[in-house]
Amino acid sequence: MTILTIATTPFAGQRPGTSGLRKKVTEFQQPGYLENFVEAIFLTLDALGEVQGRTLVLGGDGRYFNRAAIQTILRMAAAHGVGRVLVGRGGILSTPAVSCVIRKRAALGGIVLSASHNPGGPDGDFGIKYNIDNGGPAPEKITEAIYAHTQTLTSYRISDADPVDLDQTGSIRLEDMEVEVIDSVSDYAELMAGLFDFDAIRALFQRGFTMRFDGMHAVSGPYAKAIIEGMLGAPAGTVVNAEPLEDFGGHHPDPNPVNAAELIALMDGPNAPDFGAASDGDGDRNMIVGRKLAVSPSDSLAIIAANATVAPGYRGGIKGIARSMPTSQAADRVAAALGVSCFETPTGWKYFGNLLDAGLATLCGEESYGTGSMHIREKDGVWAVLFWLNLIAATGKSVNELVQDHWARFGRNYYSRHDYEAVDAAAANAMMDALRGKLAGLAGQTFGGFRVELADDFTYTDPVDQSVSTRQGVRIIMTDGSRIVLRLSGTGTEGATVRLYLERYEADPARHGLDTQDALAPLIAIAEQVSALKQRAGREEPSVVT
Ligand code: G16
Repeated sequence: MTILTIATTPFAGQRPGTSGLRKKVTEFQQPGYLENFVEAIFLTLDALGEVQGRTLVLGGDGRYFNRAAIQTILRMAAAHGVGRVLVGRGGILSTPAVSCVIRKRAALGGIVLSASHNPGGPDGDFGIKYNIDNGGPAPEKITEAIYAHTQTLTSYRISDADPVDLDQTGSIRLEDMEVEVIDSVSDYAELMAGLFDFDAIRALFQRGFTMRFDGMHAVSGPYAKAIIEGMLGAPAGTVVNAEPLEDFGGHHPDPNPVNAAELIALMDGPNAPDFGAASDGDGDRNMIVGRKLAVSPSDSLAIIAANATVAPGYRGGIKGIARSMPTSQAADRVAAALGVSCFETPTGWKYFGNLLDAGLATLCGEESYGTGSMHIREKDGVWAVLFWLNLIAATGKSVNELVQDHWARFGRNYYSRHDYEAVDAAAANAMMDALRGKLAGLAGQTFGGFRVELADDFTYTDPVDQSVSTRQGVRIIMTDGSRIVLRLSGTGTEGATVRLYLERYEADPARHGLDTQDALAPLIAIAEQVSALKQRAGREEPSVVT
């Protein structure tokens, strides 16, 4: 076996986005493309003096190119003096499982291969990101250092060793490095068993409680099967589409009412089980569904926070809640009632890391179907589903009852996100620039029944390290707390995706049964009036409404 130094030249556009580098598979398949990015990760870690002899975790969501990428990364890790790599069997590790294993095994960090909810297959997307020793996504200073290296490197180092057998657990040597193929599920399942009341959930299933978990042919399937069917005794067949496929069965593994239409149809129909749930490509997102009711992710965070103490892992109460700026303010009301802090961060789970590490927040959530807690440093789809099962088991209430009760107590934050996907990037940027130009004049203006209290481009100052992140989304906040937020997605791979977020608070229980889009119609009209989004994007309607 020989360590080779291969000459290379930089590729443009290797700056990590909201969650790592996400590109078309075909872009990753260019000779040297993946290798350059991985070399940049190792150069960044080398500069911190961190790599030699240390342990890394490696795994992905099983999408097309996962296995090939793992073999390349292993050979590069060996060439850079890594001591040991823990890799999930078959190359499979969900994003939350990577975070769990990094923390449990005190690893230096981990490399996650996933483009999350983006479609897979030879014509789909692929992605790679680096997580640090707390188990969470690398903060901006590290992702920017990685990017800087991608723009200057001239060679990469790689071993010419044969591919490693990823399908058997156990240890293998690759050059001087140990490759330990680990069971993909067991560390994670053990963590879950310590957080939730598995006995109560088991008893719930024994009483005939019915559920469907849709794995969307993505990475959560094996975790949900092992835990929900295996450990909690739900009947076989509760978890469907459980086998991870390289192309997710041709579907878009994004657990929202549009992409999980089959689950929604079941939950709306006469044969609906008591509880429905789905998770995404890499297992960090979740959708919670009751009969004829898809729970909004913002409400799910608020409900989990309001009821946190039902779960053994949170018996002592929560220290704080953190939500991304576009996420609804439902959680803020719970935080106020509990007398704990509520933090508002930019979009991107990485922004929660410091708050969790400092013990300032216990629960975190985002409108993009992400919920999680201090147990790891990623959002966690199966965790959220287990929390809801624990809540249902502890209260004996249905999903619908729990949601209605919550609105009755705290009021309802009507909430929706309109996505305009694959918009011409120049047109999208021009729209945002024009909007920013108008912000100063908006405060004090009245639109129908709404008066603008504040209009700005969100800036976040991290309360722990004082780092500042600017231009994190335009927000137009009304005097009654209603909000319009516009930003460009940092995870798309085609043109630009414009996201329009809408929120309106309703205290009166008699008005909690409105159709969400109807309730938000006045704000949708104001958003168009102010941004001319449809006209600038050249679209009649959003591509996706959730
Ligand atoms: C990623 C990030 C999330 C973010 C989401 C959407 O999720 O981890 O923090 O909310 O993207 O980001 P954007 O609005 O920029 O597209 P995932 O599940 O794709 O890793």
